[in-house]
Amino acid sequence: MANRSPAILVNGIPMISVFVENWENVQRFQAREDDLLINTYPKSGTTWMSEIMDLILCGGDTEKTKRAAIFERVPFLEYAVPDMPTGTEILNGLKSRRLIKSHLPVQLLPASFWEKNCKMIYVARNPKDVLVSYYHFHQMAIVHPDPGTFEEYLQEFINGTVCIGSWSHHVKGWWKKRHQRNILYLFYEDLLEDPKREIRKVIKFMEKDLPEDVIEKIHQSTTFKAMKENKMTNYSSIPTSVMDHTISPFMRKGICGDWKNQLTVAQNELLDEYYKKEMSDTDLSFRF
Ligand code: A3P
Ligand code: EST
Repeated sequence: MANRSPAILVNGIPMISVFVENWENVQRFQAREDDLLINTYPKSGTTWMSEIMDLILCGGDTEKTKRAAIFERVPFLEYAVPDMPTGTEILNGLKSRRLIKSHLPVQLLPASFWEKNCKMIYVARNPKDVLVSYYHFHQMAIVHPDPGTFEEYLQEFINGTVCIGSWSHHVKGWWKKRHQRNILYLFYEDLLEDPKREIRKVIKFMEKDLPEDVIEKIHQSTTFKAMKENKMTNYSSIPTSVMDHTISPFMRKGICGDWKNQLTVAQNELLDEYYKKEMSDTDLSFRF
């Protein structure tokens, strides 16, 4: 597998280079009416929301959600690495109801998701914690370009040249769509603050009705600690040569404000400036 290759632009958006091979099939992908999409900018709580949604579909039955790893239960639409079935191939072979993960910015989502009016959940996270989490993820998962030093990576993040492009364009692009009935826009920080409140929102959005003890069970099974220890959610089954958890575990810290341990005063000021500039034309705001 091609490792550490620079990102390749697709319609102006930098993508993991090996993923680009399958781009035509991604664009032509046929969504189904009852598909559920989980979309995020990377490192914003994708895996967490995926596990919550699968547990909701399984009525809180953790035996059922242990049937396979999270990346098999919730296939990654744009995923494509040599000699492995692609995300679109896996999804085409899956019977309904499908849960689908994607990081695509709103303008690149395959048209069929809009045509079929699929339900979509978007999770957003503050850019400082995303940046720190994404940097560690680049170091441990060699499918990504070499991130360089943290200082270099921070510049690329601000320039919007990291994989999936600009954080602010991504969160603002999806925010503009949030009034559509089929879109639920959530925040990582809200999930941390009151997981059960947010889980209830997801249940309602999915038009399910689950008793209190099941909601409690879903909550207990999706705490950071539970998901870090769960082989089906912690990505530990991926070969070390592809994802090296000794460099940085996939389930790394799971908190809000870890950026305070990473950013220098000067770097923090750069990000404050970036945030102020990028968010001056929106009513969307984040908690840090
Ligand atoms: P950190 O690197 O800050 O710890 P994604 O799934 O979108 O790639 O996001 C990964 C981030 O979400 C990581 O952040 C990871 O630790 C965190 N995360 C995953 N599951 C979580 C959970 N149950 N509770 C809180 N954070 C979680
Ligand atoms: C890429 C980006 C992202 O935000 C999340 C993930 C999770 C699954 C990862 C994938 C990725 C990159 C490619 C892999 C994959 C698991 C195996 C595969 O090789 C590392």
